[in-house]
Amino acid sequence: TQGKVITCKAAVAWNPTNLFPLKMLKLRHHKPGEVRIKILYTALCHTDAYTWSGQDPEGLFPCILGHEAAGIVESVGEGVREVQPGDHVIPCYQAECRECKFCKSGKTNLCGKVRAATGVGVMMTDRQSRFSVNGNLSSTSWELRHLVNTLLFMMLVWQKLIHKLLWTKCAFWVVVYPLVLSCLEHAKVEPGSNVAIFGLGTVGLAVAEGAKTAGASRIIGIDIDPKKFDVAKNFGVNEFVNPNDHDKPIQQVLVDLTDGGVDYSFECIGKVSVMRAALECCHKGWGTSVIVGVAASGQEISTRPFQLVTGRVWKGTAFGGFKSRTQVPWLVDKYMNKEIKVDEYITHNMTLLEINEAFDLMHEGGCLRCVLSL
Ligand code: NAD
Ligand code: AHE
Repeated sequence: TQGKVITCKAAVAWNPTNLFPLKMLKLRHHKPGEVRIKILYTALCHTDAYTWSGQDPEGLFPCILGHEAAGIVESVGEGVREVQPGDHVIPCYQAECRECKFCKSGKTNLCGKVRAATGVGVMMTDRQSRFSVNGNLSSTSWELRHLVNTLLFMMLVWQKLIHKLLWTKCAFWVVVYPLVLSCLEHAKVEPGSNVAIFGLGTVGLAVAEGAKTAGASRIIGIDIDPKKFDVAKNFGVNEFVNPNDHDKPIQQVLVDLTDGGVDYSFECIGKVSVMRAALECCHKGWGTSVIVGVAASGQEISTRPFQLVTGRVWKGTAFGGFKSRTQVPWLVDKYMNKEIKVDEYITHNMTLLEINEAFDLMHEGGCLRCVLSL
């Protein structure tokens, strides 16, 4: 089928209220440097929900959501050398071209090559979509947008977004959030540190797992949902604070609990008020706070500049600070050697047909990761 338009099925978010599980689409042939993947499994993430909600300034409709998946290469465009049909791959939303200023800097995992296309939901190679919702082959009908250049509820990606797996089992370990575990590499948590984690969803739990691996002694989980505390114990959280149990601001509660503040804090929710609290619960002189949560459109963070003048550091991370092509294979090895948890984050398995129910589950809070089979 290389070079041909094919018909495929995908879940299409038509607008913030309608998501059609199995819409028939036409998929245009790939351009040079692109790869077509048959997606087998995709996990749902709050970022998908955020974009579907219409709140994401970069979310355009109609679109194909999804950005955590595993699949098999079906065909490749001209010039693709790294993968071939039949390879089992994990596409990642953070590219690594190894050619741009960002990639060469050695200072960041962000890649400058695809971001502009990512922000408007088209392919990097020609700034166009490859999907048509109505099957009309005229050029103007190729209009479905992609989320973060991956669109994993069906698939076509640029080759530098792909990681060839070193193993043959196409399991749904997906791009679940051991990635965020690497925040710890980013924040450089030292043994014996105090760490506060705001939000004990999948992302917060991955950070907890990383904090434990780094040898942190106190790992304080903060969540307004007490149901999260039991499961968090399995990921290394050893103290729990529910802000609703206190009259004082949560930052003050934590400062009091830790003799002046924590060494590291992570905001894993996406709320700007919590981001402020996460910074302000850090110890004077050295405390570092890392923003991981994605805040809603138009939101801004604030604090007294004095918080920074007196030595606290405020930073953020995308994709856990990981260089995708270089470091994801290392993560896969760690998983295969049973050194990191992945299966434990998957609480539900459903099919693409049940995608609306899966989103409901996620919003109810009883689900860490739901993996959809396609
Ligand atoms: P989640 O909704 O499963 O978890 C959030 C947790 O925060 C829940 O347990 C909830 O009860 C708790 N919470 C909500 N409000 C709170 C408050 N005021 N105080 C304390 N706890 C509160 O979400 P998730 O899947 O773990 O994702 C978390 C965030 O990380 C999302 O914003 C997501 O978009 C973002 N994210 C960022 C990256 C990145 O690379 N930066 C990657 C993946 C996800
Ligand atoms: N489009 C959003 C920003 C979304 C965002 O921050 N995304 C995270 C990944 S979340 C994955 O679940 C990210 O890594 N961003 C870095 C990047 O380059 O996009 C908005 O608010 O505009």
